[in-house]
Amino acid sequence: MKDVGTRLAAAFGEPPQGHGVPRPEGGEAKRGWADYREASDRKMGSTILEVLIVVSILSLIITSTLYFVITSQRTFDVGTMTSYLESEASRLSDIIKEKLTECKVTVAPSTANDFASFSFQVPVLVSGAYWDDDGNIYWGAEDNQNWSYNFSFVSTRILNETSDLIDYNGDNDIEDFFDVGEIRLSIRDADDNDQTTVILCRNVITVAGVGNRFLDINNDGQNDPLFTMLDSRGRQVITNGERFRINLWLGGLVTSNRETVLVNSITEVVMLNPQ
Ligand SMILES: [Ca+2]
Ligand SMILES: [Ca+2]
Repeated sequence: MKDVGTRLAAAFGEPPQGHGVPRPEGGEAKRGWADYREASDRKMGSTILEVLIVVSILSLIITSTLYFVITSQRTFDVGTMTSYLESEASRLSDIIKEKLTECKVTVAPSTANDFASFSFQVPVLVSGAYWDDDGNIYWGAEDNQNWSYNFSFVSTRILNETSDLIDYNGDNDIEDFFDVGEIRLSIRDADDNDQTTVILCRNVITVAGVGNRFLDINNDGQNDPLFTMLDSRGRQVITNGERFRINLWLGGLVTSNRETVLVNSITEVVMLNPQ
């Protein structure tokens, strides 16, 4: 009687050679394990390399992103400061233009006051009229005859490039000194005493009286006096002036990168009453 295996073989045929789990023997088994280890090591090596490449790319992306964010912030801060200073310069110029158009300069800006101060009067009403019977204008301020206005720069601190290690005026040295302060408008009575004073603008920069280059703020060889009166040929004068020039320098320090922003605004006013 045939056993069960013989009967199955007879029914379905012999199983194919090599079918099922191979059973390598002797040297063949050792070679297969070595190949496996070698392939495994190669795979691990390439995996570490891939991780390093990914980390490097991520670091590059993060660094680039941070640089972009910081640069954008600095650009924004500088732009904000510049806009602020320009609007301040524009506002002050408008105030001075309005006051000076019809005025009589009584104390002209000159070397005596470092071109940083001047006084003037405007026509005022006296008994309902701006002039007397002979056509002489009543001059004064705030409807008070013989009063006057005074614009002046008042220093509040000194900027010292050498001690601050900052090139405030961007001329590639750290050897300059500047006055930083405010422009004030005072109303003075007939005895020249201040009745009221208001601060019109801060962050004004001059080198009047200090510094290693008298009045030349940006070191371009041209002096930068704050206030000047000019004659018809554009020369600085203290009498017979026809125009008034305000050469305003405003400065601000952007704290995020210690960058200085300087804004220069020049305004000229034609005076209706030649001085
Ligand atoms: Ca400098
Ligand atoms: Ca200059």
